[in-house]
Amino acid sequence: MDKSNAPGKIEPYHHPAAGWGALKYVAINLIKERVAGGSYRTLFKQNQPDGFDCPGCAWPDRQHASTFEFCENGVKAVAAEATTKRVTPEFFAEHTVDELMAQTDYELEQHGRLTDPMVYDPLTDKYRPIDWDQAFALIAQHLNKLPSPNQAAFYTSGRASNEAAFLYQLFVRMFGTNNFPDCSNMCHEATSRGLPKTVGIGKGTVTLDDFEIADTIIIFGQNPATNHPRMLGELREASRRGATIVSVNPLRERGLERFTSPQHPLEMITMGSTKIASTFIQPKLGGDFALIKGVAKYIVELDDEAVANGTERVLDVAFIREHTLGFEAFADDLRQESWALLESESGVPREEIENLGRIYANGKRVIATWGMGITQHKHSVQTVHLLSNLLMMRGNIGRDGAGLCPVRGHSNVQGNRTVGIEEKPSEAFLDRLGEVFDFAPPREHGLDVVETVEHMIEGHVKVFLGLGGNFAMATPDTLRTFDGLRSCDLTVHITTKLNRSHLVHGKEALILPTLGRTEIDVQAGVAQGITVEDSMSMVHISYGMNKPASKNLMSETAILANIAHATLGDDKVRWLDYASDYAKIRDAIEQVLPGFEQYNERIKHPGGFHLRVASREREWETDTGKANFIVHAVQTDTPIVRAKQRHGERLMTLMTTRSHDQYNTTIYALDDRYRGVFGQRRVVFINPADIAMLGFKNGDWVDMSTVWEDGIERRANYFRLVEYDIPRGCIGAYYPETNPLVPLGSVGDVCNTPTSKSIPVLLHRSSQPVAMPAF
Ligand SMILES: Nc1nc2c(c(=O)[nH]1)N[C@H]1C(S)=C(S)[C@@H](COP(=O)(O)OP(=O)(O)OC[C@H]3O[C@@H](n4cnc5c(=O)[nH]c(N)nc54)[C@H](O)[C@@H]3O)O[C@H]1N2
Ligand SMILES: Nc1nc2c(c(=O)[nH]1)N[C@H]1C(S)=C(S)[C@@H](COP(=O)(O)OP(=O)(O)OC[C@H]3O[C@@H](n4cnc5c(=O)[nH]c(N)nc54)[C@H](O)[C@@H]3O)O[C@H]1N2
Ligand SMILES: [Mo]
Repeated sequence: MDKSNAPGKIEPYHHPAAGWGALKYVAINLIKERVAGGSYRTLFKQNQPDGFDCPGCAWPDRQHASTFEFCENGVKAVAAEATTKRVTPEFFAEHTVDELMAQTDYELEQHGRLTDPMVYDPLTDKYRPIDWDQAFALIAQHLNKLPSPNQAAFYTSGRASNEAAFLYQLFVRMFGTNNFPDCSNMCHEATSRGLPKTVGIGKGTVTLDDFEIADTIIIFGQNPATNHPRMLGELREASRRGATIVSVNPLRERGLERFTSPQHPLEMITMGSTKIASTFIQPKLGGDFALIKGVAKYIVELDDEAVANGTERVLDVAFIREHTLGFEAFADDLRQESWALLESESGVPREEIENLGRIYANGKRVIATWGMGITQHKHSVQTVHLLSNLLMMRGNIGRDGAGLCPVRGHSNVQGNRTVGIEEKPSEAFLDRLGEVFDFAPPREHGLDVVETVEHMIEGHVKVFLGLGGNFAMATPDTLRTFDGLRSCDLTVHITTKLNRSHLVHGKEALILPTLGRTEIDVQAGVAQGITVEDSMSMVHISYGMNKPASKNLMSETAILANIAHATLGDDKVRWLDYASDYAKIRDAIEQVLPGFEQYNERIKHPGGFHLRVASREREWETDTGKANFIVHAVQTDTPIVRAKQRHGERLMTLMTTRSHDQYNTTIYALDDRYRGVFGQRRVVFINPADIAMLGFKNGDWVDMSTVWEDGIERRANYFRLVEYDIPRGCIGAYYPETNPLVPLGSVGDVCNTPTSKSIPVLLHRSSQPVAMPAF
C-alpha cells in the first residue's frame, strides 16, 4: 500500500539533531529493509580504513577516529543497498511498465535490488530477461549505426568509482564524443566553473585538519544535519572549542541548532547536546549575492576607517598585494554600492549584514562552506566569485584553519570530474589522453544535462546511457525530459535499484543491474578495491564486504569494459584486461593525470592521499597567475523580478529541497522530522503572512504553476500549505515532485545549472485529492 496518500502530520521537532531520534530511525530502517543480521557488521565498517567508503555523501572520513563514524543517513544509504528485497525477472513478468508508472518513487524504491539484465518488450509492455552478451551486442549495434557519435549521450551519477569513470570516459572519447552530462551539472557546477576564475581550481581549499583550528565557520545554503550528518561532528568540536558558527539560510534549519553526538555516550545518556550555530541569518531565496556584497562593503568601510584613524588594517593588505589582481576596482564598486539595494535584494536588514561583517572581521581563521542554496540560482557563479573574493579580502585562503569548503553531494562526484567526466575537457587533458592511448580525442565540447534533454527533444540525441542515477526524475521540466527520453532509439541504465528512468524509456531499452559499493567485487578470482575522492580531495580505496545481491550482477567497471569491447573491439585498448584488474586502470590514470603519481602505492596508506589543490598553497592556476577579484552588479532584471512585475506580491519564489528521508530521487520514507513533517511529502513551507495574503488557511491544499515566458504550462498539483519560519515571498517544497515546475530554460549563467532554488510560481486553491499523483 502506498502510504503517501495517508494524511500525515505536522509537529514541530524539539529534540537536538541526531541523538536518540537518529538511533530509533536507524532501527526502523533496518527492519523495513529486512537487512540480514550478518550485514549489520558492514554498517560499522563504513568509512573505516579496511572497509568501504559510505555511498551516502562526499563528506570526508576521520581515519583516526577511535569510534566508528555513526551517521543515520549513511546507515540508510547502506541499508538501502543491503536490503534483502529483490526485483527479479518474475517481478517484471507480473507488471507492465504502464502499471509500474502508476507507483510513486517511494514505492518503486521499496521493491529492492535488481537481479538480472532486462530488455524492454514492446509487445507485452514488460521487461524480460536478456543475456549479458546480447545486451552488450545491442548497445554496440545502436552506437555503431549512429551517423555521428554526438548523437549519443553518456550520463554519470556521482557514485561511480574513479576506475569505472575513467574507463567510461576513455571508451566514450574513443567512440568519438564529449557528451558527458552528469549530476554535477545540476549540483556544484557553479562552484566548478566559478572558482577557477578567482582562485584557479574548482575545488575546496580546506581539509578536516582546518576544521580543527578554524575560529569562524559560516555555512551558506546547506543542511548538514540531513545531507552531510558527519559534518555535525566537526561543527560540534568547533563549537565546544568556542568557534563561532553562523548559518545563512532562509530556513532556520533545526538540525543546525543543537546536536547530540552518537559518538559520545555521555552526551547520549545524559540527554545532553551541543549548540551548533549561534547566529542565523535568513536571506530571501537567492539573496546571498547581495548579502555577501554587503558584508564585503562593510569590510571595505571598516578598512577605510582604519586607514583614516591610523589603526590596524582590516584587509590583509600583504595578501592582496602579493597574491591578487583587481582589488581596487572591486573595492570602488563596493564603496559605490547602495545599502538600500543590498538590503532589499538580500532581504536582510543592514544591522544584520554588518553583524555578519563583524563576525567575519573578528575571525582570524574563517571557513566558508556552501551547498545547493548557493549553487542552484541564476547568478550562482557570480555568488561563488564573490564568496571567494570575500575570503581573499582577509587572506582566508591558503591559511591553516581557513578556506573555501564547497560541500559536494554524491560520494564520488568530485573524483568523477577529476578523472575525466567533463563535457568541457581541457586541451591539456585531451592531449595527454590521446598521447597515452594513441588516438585523437574529440575536441568539440559536449552536451551537459540541460542540453542533452534539449537535444533529445529536437531529435539529435538518439542513444542514452546512464551510469547510475535517475535522469528522468533528477532533471528539470519532468514532462519534457520524459518526451526526450521516449524519443530515443535506445536507453540503457546501469543501476542497482528500480527507478522511474527505467520506465520512461526509448524505443528499445535495457536495465543492467550492477554491484553496489558495499558488495564484494571479485574479478579473475581476486577481490577488487575501487577508489574515490571526497569533498576535500582525499583519494582513498574502498572494499565491498557484503555478498552481492544476485549471482547475475556485474560490476560497473566490467559492464563498461564489455560495452567498450563490443562497440570498439580490442585494437587500441584491451578493455577486458582492465576490467580483470582495477590496479591496471589506476596505472592508466596515473599516466594521464597529474597528482596520481604512485597511485597504487599511495592508496595503501590508511586514509589514502591528498590530491594537490594549488590554491591551498597560494599558487594560482588562473589566466592571470594571480587570484582575481571580479566585479559583479546585483542582478535586478531576472525572471523572478519580471514575473513579480506581472503578478505582484502573489508571485512566490519556490526552492526545491531534500527531506530527511530521501537520497535525491530515492525516497527512503515519508518523514522530514527536523522540519516537523511526518508521513507525507506533498507539502509547501510558507510564511503565515503569505498564507493570509493569498486568502488561504494553514493546511489548505494548493496546486502550483510556473510563471515562465515560453508559453508552456507547468504544474504540480496537490500540496498542503505548512506555515513556516521562511521569508515572505519565498516557499519551499521537496524535489523530485516539484521538478515538473522547473523550466528547462531556467538555468544559471555560465554553469547552465537548473535554478532549482528559485522558480517563479503561483499558488492555486485545490481540493483535497482523492488519489495522489505518482510523481
Ligand atoms: N541524506 C541525504 N544526503 C545527501 C543527499 C540526499 O538527498 N539525502 N543528497 C546529496 C547531494 S547530491 C547533495 S548535492 C547534497 C545536498 O545538500 P544541501 O546542499 O544541503 O542541499 P538541499 O537539501 O537541497 O538544501 C539546501 C539548503 O539550502 C537552503 N537554501 C535554499 N535556497 C537558498 C538560498 O537562496 N540561500 C541560502 N543561503 N540557502 C538556501 C535550504 O533551506 C536548505 O537548507 O547532499 C548530499 N547528501
Ligand atoms: N528540483 C531539484 N532537482 C534536483 C536537485 C534539487 O535540489 N532540486 N538536486 C540535483 C542534484 S544536487 C543532484 S546530484 C541530482 C541527482 O541526480 P542523480 O544522481 O541522477 O539521482 P539519484 O537520485 O542520486 O540516483 C539514484 C539512483 O541511482 C542508482 N544507484 C544507486 N547506487 C548506485 C550504484 O552504486 N551504482 C549504480 N550504477 N547506480 C546506483 C539507483 O538506481 C537509484 O535509483 O539531482 C538534481 N536535481
Ligand atoms: Mo548533488
